[in-house]
Parts: sequence; structure tokens; C-alpha cells
Amino acid sequence: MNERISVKRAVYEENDRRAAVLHQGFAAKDVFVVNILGGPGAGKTSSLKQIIARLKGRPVSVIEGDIASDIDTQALRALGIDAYQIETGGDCHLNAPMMEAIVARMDIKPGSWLFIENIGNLVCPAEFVIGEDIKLLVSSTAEGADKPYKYPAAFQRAAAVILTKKDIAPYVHFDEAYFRAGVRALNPSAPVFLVDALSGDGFDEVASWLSGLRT
Ligand SMILES: Nc1nc2c(ncn2[C@@H]2O[C@H](COP(=O)(O)OP(=O)(O)O)[C@@H](O)[C@H]2O)c(=O)[nH]1
Ligand SMILES: [Mg+2]
Repeated sequence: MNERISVKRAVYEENDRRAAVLHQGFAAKDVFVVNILGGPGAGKTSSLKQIIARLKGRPVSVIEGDIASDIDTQALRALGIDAYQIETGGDCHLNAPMMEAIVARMDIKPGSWLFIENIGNLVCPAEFVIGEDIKLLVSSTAEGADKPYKYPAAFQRAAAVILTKKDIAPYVHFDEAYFRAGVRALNPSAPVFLVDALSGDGFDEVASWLSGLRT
């Protein structure tokens, strides 16, 4: 048991060390890095499209993490977005070594935004830093209002929560007050943005909050 714990700690420490080096490299180029977490189908890619459409003036690149396929990367490229794929082949989260490998192949512009869509999963991605400035958590009304209570680490570490599928909230009996109370208890400072990632409703606020982090 003790041995298992110490191996796990060594994995985290090595990852943290390499992620810190990545972060220094990004900061030296004034690249702001957003690590997007959320369950499968929460609306991470849809939200990313809405956010990027509203961030004017700075170059943007995207790293898409998936266990298999490059569907999201192709969808973003079709919109003219500079997107790159990490296919983990089964791993449930991105880590610093994966980031080192992909960043070496990218031409990340000074002063740009780098968005990373992590693997759809509310557990493992919360445990591994990958050089980001902030974590952005995407949760949807359809997943249920109890998610902050069941997956506290992801909600605790998020700088903000994007709550998607506002349009269908009444049909899935979403209890918004219960959800917000759960987030508040874990993370008093994180704003919660209730949005519709298909129509774009609510994303002007998300984009101006993000932009405000850099000025
Ligand atoms: N009704 C509704 N559907 C949404 C919304 N956001 C995403 N979706 C749909 O949910 C599904 C998953 O969205 P996607 O962005 O691919 O989620 P991801 O797996 O987290 O990247 C797709 O069918 C989207 O069209 C939303 O705000 N409202
Ligand atoms: Mg996606």
C-alpha cells in the first residue's frame, strides 16, 4: 500500500516539474494557456468555438485531447482554427510529457491564447497540470446538478465554470440553485456562466472575463 502511494506521488511530482517548465516557456512568450475540463459531451468543443469567435486581436491555437479520433480537431480546422491533436490511445487525461511532444511540433505565436481541450472525464484531468494558467470547467445542465458534489476536485481547481445547455435546463429538471451552492461551497471565487453553446447566448460574458485576465 505504502509503495503504491509513493509511486503515485513520484508520478505527480515528475509531471508537476515538467509542467512548470512548460508554463515558464509559455509565460516567456506571453502565451496564456487554458486547460478545459469536463465530462464527455458536456459541450467543451462547442464552448471553445463560441469563445474563439469572440476573442479578437490575439492569435489562438488549440490542442485537442482525445482517447481516439481527431473529430474535434477536424471540426475546428474546418473553421480556420489552428488545431492540433493528441490521441492518448486510452489514457484518461493529458499530461506534461504529451504536451512537450505536441508543443515541439507547433508554432505557438507570442502573445497568443492556447486552449487545450482535455480528455472528456471529470476525474483524472483534474489531477494533472499541463502547463496551464487556468483550468476552465465545462459542465452541462443535462449531466445533473449534483456534479460539484460528486467531482469536487475538478470544481475546486477551476478558475470558472461554464454551465452549458441552458436551453434544455427545464426539460432535464435542472436545479440551478443546488448546482451553484455546490460550486460556491468548494470554490467561492469561481464565476459560473450559464450559457447556450449552440446559440452562443452567455458567451460575451465568458469572453470578456477571459480577456480581463490578461490586461
Ligand atoms: N441543446 C444544447 N446542446 C448542446 C449545447 N452545447 C453542446 N451541445 C451538444 O452536445 C453535444 C456534445 O457537445 P460537444 O461540444 O461536442 O461536447 P464535448 O464532448 O464536451 O466537446 C453536441 O451534440 C452538441 O451539439 C448547448 O448549450 N445546448
Ligand atoms: Mg469535444
